[in-house]
Amino acid sequence: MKTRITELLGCKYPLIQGGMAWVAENTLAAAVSNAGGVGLIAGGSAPIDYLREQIRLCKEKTDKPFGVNIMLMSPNAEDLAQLCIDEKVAVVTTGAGNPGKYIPAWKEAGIKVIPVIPSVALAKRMEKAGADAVVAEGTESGGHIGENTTMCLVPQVVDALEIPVIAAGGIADGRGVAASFMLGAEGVQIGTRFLASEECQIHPTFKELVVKAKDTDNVVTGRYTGHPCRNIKTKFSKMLANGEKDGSLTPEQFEEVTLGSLRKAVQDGNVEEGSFLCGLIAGMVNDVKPCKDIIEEMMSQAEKLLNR
Ligand code: TUI
Repeated sequence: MKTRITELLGCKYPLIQGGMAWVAENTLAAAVSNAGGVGLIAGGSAPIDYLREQIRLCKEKTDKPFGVNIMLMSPNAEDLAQLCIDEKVAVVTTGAGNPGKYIPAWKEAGIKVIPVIPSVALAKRMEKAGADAVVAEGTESGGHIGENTTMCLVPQVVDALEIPVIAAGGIADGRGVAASFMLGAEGVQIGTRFLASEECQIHPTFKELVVKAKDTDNVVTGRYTGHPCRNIKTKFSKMLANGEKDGSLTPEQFEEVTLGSLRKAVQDGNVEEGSFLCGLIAGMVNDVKPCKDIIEEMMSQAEKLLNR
């Protein structure tokens, strides 16, 4: 499974972990990197000291390359972007915005830059701005999403760019990896599958919701706020979706009740007030395993399928 992505990132497998806000911390990132992928720590809207500590802890747990995801809507994105330079992080991915203004300084520092993009237009802009690769993320992904699907978006981004493309959204086993390669991707980004990994530090209730989820246990909330988010179906996410549909919840009220809801899900397993961000593929995730097993099974299945 050697591609331009394994070459670029110096990893065994062309696989990066999703930079899931509040979820992706040093233990998970180090486990993925030690298993031959590239683990990511999510900057989210964390304080700079928290992210610095996470990076240092990860360095203690792995000598393999790992990265940081910068969520560009974070009020302190600029400080976190600089921290990646100061801490000599190997790889930066970005989400929820255009990272153009940070790219020159990251490149200057020797950081591999991989923006996550939901459209061909943004992908082209990122290539022009000097990105090393892009993650083309379909609407099947968990969390903040665009409208295009992985199946439609990935080949169009591949056709439009020279730099390598990583597919994301709806990939949780070797069939998804092989399909991504057939679409022209040279790597995959995996999020939801790692929620149900042993090393993932989320509340046990969150893991149980992922493992028990069926294909239809998923809902997108917040389209009317301009920040659509994909969640596991719970009483809370259904209330949000209904409130949005029937007008009983204004966008302002929506923002108010969802403030801090991601933390409540990840740390407290609070099903009454928590937002359990999760991809559509959770219906296919039925067990909790070590990251190493997840990655090795996924990659060997993909290799067999591609060699057929
Ligand atoms: O960023 C993600 N997924 C996320 S971020 C997140 S935290 C959050 N919570 C509530 C609201 C917003 C964020 C949870 N999940 N995925 C990558 C992604 N990036 N999806 C969509 C985009 C994106 C959207 C617009 C990237 C660029 C973009 O550019 C707009 C522009 O400025 O041109």
